[in-house]
Amino acid sequence: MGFMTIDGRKVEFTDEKNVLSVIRNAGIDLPTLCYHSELSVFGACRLCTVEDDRGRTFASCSEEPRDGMVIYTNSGKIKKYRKMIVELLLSAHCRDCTTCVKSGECVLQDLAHRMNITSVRFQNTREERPLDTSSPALVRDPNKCILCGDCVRACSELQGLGVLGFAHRGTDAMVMPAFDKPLSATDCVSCGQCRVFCPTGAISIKTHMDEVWDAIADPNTRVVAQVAPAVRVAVGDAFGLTKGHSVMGKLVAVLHRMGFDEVYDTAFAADLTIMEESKEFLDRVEKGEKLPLFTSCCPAWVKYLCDQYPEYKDNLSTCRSPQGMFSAVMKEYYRDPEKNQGKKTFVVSIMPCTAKKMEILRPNSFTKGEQDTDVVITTTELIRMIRNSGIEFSTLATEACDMPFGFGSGAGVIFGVTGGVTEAMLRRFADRHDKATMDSVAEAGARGEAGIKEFTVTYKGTPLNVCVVSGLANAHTVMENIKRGKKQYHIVEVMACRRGCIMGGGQPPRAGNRTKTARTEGLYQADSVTSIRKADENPLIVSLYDGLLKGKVHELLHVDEY
Ligand code: HC0
Ligand code: SF4
Repeated sequence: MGFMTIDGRKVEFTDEKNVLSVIRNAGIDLPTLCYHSELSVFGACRLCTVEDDRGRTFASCSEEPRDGMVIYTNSGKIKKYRKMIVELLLSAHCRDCTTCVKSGECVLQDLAHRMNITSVRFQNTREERPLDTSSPALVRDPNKCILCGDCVRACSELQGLGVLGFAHRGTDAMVMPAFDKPLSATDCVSCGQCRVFCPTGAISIKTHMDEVWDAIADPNTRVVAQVAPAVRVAVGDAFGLTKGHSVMGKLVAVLHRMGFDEVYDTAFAADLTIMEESKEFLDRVEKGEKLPLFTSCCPAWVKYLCDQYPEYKDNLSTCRSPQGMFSAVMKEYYRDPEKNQGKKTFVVSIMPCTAKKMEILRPNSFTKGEQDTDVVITTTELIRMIRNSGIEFSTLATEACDMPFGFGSGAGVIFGVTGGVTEAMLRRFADRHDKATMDSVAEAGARGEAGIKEFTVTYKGTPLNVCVVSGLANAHTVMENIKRGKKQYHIVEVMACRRGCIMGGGQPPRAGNRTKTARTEGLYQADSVTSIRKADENPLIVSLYDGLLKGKVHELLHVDEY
């Protein structure tokens, strides 16, 4: 513990890594473009520069706190300096703010506004560069890149992929994939973490909002929505509601008002996944083959494994993701002419994830030659569509999902957080459903924010080694351990994004620790208020197996190959 003086006020500090954190903890929102507590310190943007009592200026992100320091965050010199940095960045930046996809959420735009920059003195000398629209999930606009390197570090440090890097020098410096290849020709898995960290519109979500509005406007189309678990805890705060609280009931209401004919919960299909995956898992354990079983619901992870460790493809569960199962079942339901009444069915999947946009295009996401999910929109796009509709979200009365697939158990809801798939499966294996049993399953080891969690559970006398991973850099560590024989697991759950889907690449970005914790707690809370917390006790699932799924389980719920 120590003390420093910030702008004339004595401030205590404890274990903060840098002066910037002490300043922020003291209630001063010092701007940065390249500092993120989850990433390494880069010190490139210099916006966090402060002055000490001897007039020395330094970047506070890369300075350790020392007892007795005296610093100024807003001296005349610092203010001038900070404004100049933003002006220089703006001078080399495309300034089509009104039509930029990032408008309203852009950190650079916000800084220009905060610093009262109303004109830019310098000419843009950078040559205009073409956009990269090759990815199914993301758009890269080099004209909006400010070289902060956030995307470069996110891709290499969190995901261990290193798809993006710096090229050229001086005023020609650029961020791009190696040899300026299009993203689609790289190892990119469409996870969107680069977009989450990008402060400007240089990497953005490839949007599909117009396709949804067009379908809604077509009277011959039945538009059906499925809402993923993690979406419900990331929308409310955009409309002034409590951070992390589930707003599923309001989402159903707003989607109905926007013109969706039917609204469902992807948690329903997550229950189906649990039924199928647990069966597949026990079968493999019994036969002692294709172990460990790798979960297959995260498309970024599936692509990572297929690209980087193709020799382990057979270990992937053959289960489609809940998104895939839901859409296949929905389309099959409306193939019956009596039910479809001559209308086309258009399935819109609302996801926290950019990689889901890639998943729906995979050949194994088609049934009977038809694409199962027509469009994926992310949480970020959904928020824009709600704003576009003008409907006052915060005051809406809650509504329930439609039938016949309108209920997901609590087990399905917790899929959205790392460890959730595993916990849902352990609930399935439990032969009781009382609170004490559910609590003991919750304590087995699947919960918690660690990127790699390992534990052993016993099922009918057999010890099962479980590993729960989030973040592809962590997945790399686990895969290397498996490959070298250092670890033997029976099942490995992997989500490509740290902490799971709640931190997916399509969620509203700039989520600090408080938001991450609130989203996690929000999903556990939503689970704890459901009376059915085991997938196998969801009555809709039970009747589905006796009805529509008869003879079609493999065709609708599994893939033949990856
Ligand atoms: Fe997820 Fe899912 S939990 S991947 O993060 O399994 O995107 O929320 O919808 O499909 O259910 C995302 C979230 C899903 C799927 C589910 C799984
Ligand atoms: Fe890297 Fe993910 Fe961005 Fe692709 S989407 S460049 S894998 S961070």
